[in-house]
Amino acid sequence: MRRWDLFCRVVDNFGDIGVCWRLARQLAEEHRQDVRLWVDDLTSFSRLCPSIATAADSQRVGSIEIRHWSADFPVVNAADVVIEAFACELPASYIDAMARRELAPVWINLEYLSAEDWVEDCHLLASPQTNSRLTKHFFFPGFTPRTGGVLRERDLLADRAAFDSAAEGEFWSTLGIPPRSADEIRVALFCYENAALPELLRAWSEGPQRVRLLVTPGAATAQVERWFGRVFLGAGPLEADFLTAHGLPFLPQATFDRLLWACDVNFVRGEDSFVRAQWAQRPFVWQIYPQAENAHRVKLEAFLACYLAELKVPGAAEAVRRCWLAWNFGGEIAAAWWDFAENRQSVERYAKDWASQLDQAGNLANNLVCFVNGT
Ligand code: TRH
Repeated sequence: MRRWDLFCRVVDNFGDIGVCWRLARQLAEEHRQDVRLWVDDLTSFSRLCPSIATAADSQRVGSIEIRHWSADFPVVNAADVVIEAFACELPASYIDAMARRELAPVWINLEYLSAEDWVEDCHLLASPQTNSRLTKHFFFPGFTPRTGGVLRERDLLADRAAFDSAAEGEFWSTLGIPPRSADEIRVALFCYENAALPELLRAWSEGPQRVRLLVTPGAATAQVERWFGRVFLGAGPLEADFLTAHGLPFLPQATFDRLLWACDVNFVRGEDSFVRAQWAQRPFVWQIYPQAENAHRVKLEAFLACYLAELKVPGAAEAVRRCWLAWNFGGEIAAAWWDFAENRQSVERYAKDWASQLDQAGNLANNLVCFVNGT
């Protein structure tokens, strides 16, 4: 068993801690590693994991030690393996502690997920540090076997397969959402402020198909409430003709995963929910984290090319592409949506093949452990 220090800075939103928390759990629970997780923002963390005490400097959740990463960094021994998540910059005193170790730690910078070609070339590149005998390695998650893969819990696919209609019914009832009716399509909405959303809400309200929308807190809720001109009150939905919208509370991470399993179509964003939507094996629409000068467009196009390469049903790949582009960069979202919805069954069948392909890249936690073990 090795000791791991995992460092996470919450830049904004929940993706950084979302990924780090899943990784920490998999290393501890599935690989029996001794994990200490340093997080600078325990309040954000507590939303994903409600048992986190936000004022505690040090606490345990299961076998994982959680430390509040404050400006005043304590004197600690460096671990055998150090993960610097998303180039979060380790404290200088901790780097000194790493350099003082007899055996230099394995130092890994865990990067953001991307389907761009260059990722395969940069994955596992070594960066020797000047004035020290430490070397940092770049570890790139990705979608092909020559990358680090994506996170997947050992039992995830089995749990997903076991989530049948009875389990789904129970899930909805726990959330206080009515059971499915035959004529509706159930859609989860997790997005950033999105210029296409008002138009999409209008299209949904006009039918012809009933849409039951599950709206996550934050930007999605704010925009939906603005469109209705009313706020969500308790479990009561907002309704406009063919559209019924329910405001959800922030769900613990495992419950959020199940929301994606239970909906027919998932609107997701960022990095972690984007991956979970793929494991959910449902049609999904991704809103990529926006960057300056539309730099994110290249990243989105790279993923679309990779994801849609084997979707051969006539019209289906084009429908996905059109809907995603309209959702991210503007365009005829209403027409694009109904085209997407029409191709839903084909995309859903393909989602299963895609998940198997994704699995071939291996899972990120396994790949990290193999790298550290030199196997
Ligand atoms: O919150 P995000 O927008 O995070 C983003 C991205 O990671 C982006 O790449 C990064 O640069 C930026 O943050 C700083 O979206 P993401 O990645 O999907 O993370 C959301 C996490 O929140 C994910 O782990 C799922 C979790 N979640 C819940 O657990 N419950 C909920 O109810 C909701 C809505 C989300």
